[in-house]
Amino acid sequence: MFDYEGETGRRLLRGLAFVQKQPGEYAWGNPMDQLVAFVDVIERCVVRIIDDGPTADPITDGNYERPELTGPLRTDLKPLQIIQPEGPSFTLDGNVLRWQNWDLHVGFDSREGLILGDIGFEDAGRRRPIIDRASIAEMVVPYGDPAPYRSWQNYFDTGEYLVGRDANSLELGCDCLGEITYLSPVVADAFGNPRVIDQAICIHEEDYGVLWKHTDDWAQHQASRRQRRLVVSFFTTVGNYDYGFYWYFYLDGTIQFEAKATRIVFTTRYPGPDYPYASQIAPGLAAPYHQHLFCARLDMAVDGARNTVHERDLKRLPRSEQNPHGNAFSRTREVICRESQGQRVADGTVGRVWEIVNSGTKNRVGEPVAYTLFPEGQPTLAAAADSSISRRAAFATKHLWVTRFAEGERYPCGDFVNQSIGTPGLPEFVRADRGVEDEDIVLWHSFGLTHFPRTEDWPIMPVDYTGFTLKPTGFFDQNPTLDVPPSERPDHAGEAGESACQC
Ligand SMILES: [Cu+2]
Repeated sequence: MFDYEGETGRRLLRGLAFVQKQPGEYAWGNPMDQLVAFVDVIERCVVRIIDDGPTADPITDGNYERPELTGPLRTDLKPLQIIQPEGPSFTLDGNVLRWQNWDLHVGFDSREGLILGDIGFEDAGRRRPIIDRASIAEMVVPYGDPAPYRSWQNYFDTGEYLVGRDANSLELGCDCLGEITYLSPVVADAFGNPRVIDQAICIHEEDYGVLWKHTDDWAQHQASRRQRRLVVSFFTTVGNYDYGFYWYFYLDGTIQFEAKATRIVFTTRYPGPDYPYASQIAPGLAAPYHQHLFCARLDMAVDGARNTVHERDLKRLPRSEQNPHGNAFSRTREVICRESQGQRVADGTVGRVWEIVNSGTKNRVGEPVAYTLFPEGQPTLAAAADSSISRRAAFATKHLWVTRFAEGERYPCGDFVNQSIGTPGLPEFVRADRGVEDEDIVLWHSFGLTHFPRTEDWPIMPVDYTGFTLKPTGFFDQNPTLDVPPSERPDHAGEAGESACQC
């Protein structure tokens, strides 16, 4: 379809072959690999077949719940229960969720899945906006194996496959533990009809360890408070992939997004030792190297619509008259004024972060209020700069794009990702090079995983994590959690009448 002779203008699907020995079995342990059928979905016929000869017998059993693979199940995992006898601390009024000074609107559509809107925080009786709209607007999985059977493999799970439409119905006790509130969104099916996905959105709160703690030797006093977070999430399945999309809101004003990636990895036959594009994950079975690259669209509103992005780096300083011992270090600030300047890559060696600043509002030390985006800084798109996938997934070539808000600019790869050759989307949005200083701005943050699969990822991969964090930075005048009360210490002695301690 892209960069392949004779495919321009056609709508082609490629069928890969696996052996399923019996109905109900997982076929991923038995890829045929050398047999690919090209189907023209307009002509409704097979237009080409790659058949490089018969492959050997099935390789390995991937049926991970079979007793032959699991062995005897563990019997020493004691029950772990999460109980909130008075219910959760949040309220849900229609789609408006309120919890511990936070309020936000929970939305959902068939393309992006969760869409959070009007995120604000009540600070000393004043509601302060932070984000107008937050979503994960794209997700792509490009594969790094140049073999003719797979060189074309790159799946836009959001723009092409619609992660929201494929959301799972969640089960209490299995997918979610504790005091759970579910929402059942309505999405459009492939024919435009409404379809309810039962229990697709999971809302709950979690203990998150220590919030702050200090033991003061001079004051002879110790104090400790516990952190909690509000969790809004859903899970989706796209082919062999399963992803959790988790948004977290913390007591101290932190917002975090975390994608949980789990699945059966895409398998091939292992071509042999020293094959540089895949790992051998079981005898004779390989999983090509690949990436999972997400793009968050964050329509920011830190204390109002007009914001500016500042890039902050650690600055190392040579020894000098002012720095005679060489211990000094400082920080740089680069103000992003135009869209052409707003395409940035992370740099862990200098702790690069991006502050979203409202220069019109000052905190009590006279600095403009801000939220800071902390990137993970994992690899950007690995494919060659002049490849088809680099054009189509241009968002993933940078960790950050900053644009002026425009109503129609919703998706980093354009509105229509299927058949796109790569011109729409972010490269087109920034062409006018609009000013982004003290404007209504949108941050497009790319992040994700680069997978070199392990034997431990077979036959089903334990969850891997990727995401980003937004932290208040001079947004509050002081630690906003001083009013969090001490927790009650449970009385393990169990003596009746003994009062609970505080810690
Ligand atoms: Cu992966």
